[in-house]
Amino acid sequence: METHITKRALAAHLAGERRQGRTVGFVPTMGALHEGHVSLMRRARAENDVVVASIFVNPLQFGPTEDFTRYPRDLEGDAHRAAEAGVDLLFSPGVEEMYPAGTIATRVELGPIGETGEGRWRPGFFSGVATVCLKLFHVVPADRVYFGQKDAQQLAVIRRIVADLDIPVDVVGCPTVREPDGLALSSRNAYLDPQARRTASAFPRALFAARDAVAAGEGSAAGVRWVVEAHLEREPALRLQYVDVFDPVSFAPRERIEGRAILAGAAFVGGTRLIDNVEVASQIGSHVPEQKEMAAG
Ligand code: PAJ
Repeated sequence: METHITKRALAAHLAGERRQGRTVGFVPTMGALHEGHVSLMRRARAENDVVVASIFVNPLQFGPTEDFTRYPRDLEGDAHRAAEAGVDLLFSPGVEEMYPAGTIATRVELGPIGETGEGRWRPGFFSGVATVCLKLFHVVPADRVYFGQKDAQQLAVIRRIVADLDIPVDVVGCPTVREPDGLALSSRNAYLDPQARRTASAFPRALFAARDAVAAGEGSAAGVRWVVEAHLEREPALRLQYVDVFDPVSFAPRERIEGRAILAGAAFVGGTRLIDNVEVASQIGSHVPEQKEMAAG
């Protein structure tokens, strides 16, 4: 595996690969790599000649009171993990390399897709994500880019900017990798002490209970929210911030569940914010297969 820290060196290397007609798969990350990231890299490895991963903690997507400075960073461990997962080229630029002027005057502006769900609680977050991803897609011209369903709204936003801005890349959505007790793997899980870690698993359990309720006939978002809240009453150490039902493509909130929808939310355990989602499917509406889940291995 080769590591590049400049856009120019990476672009030069990739241009050579593409001249030889080799296909490129790209996995953007913020590092502190875990099995969720690794599953994306393995998938990219299986489907492309060349695999590129990036590690960049993007200041543009953090709010002023969020954890940009303390976000876990472990470049050495990450390089090891990425190489093992079959990554050929690792791009780990510094902030000055990605934002040489210190600030940025051009940003991707999103419509409602960036303002519902997570966007309501983290203003500017999806614009920051979309802007850095657009930059990265230019630096790494790829045939396929890989994103996790763990961040279902982010995946929907990426699909939308690729369609709206004619970015010539296929977006591949990959299943959420979970711990055996259901907790979705996340770099931020490193913030949880052992007791908080145990509490955290109540969140996915509540989402799974709601998913079961939908399969059993619950058809309203209010009913689903009630199931989640009732489940979490037993866990006073976990504070639910929101949970809602969303259209899987537009991420518009839905009051009725017909066919496929995403049940997504956020919860705090102490100061740590967890986000998670599951696909729910009612018998009413289309027969699209359920979103698959994967166990960490
Ligand atoms: P990060 O949180 O590092 O996640 C990088 C990719 O890994 C995302 O596509 C995310 O959905 C996926 N991922 C994270 N946890 C996962 C899990 N448990 N199972 C499957 N996939 C998982 O998402 C970002 O970084 C940033 O916003 C980024 C897109 C890199 C832009 O800065």
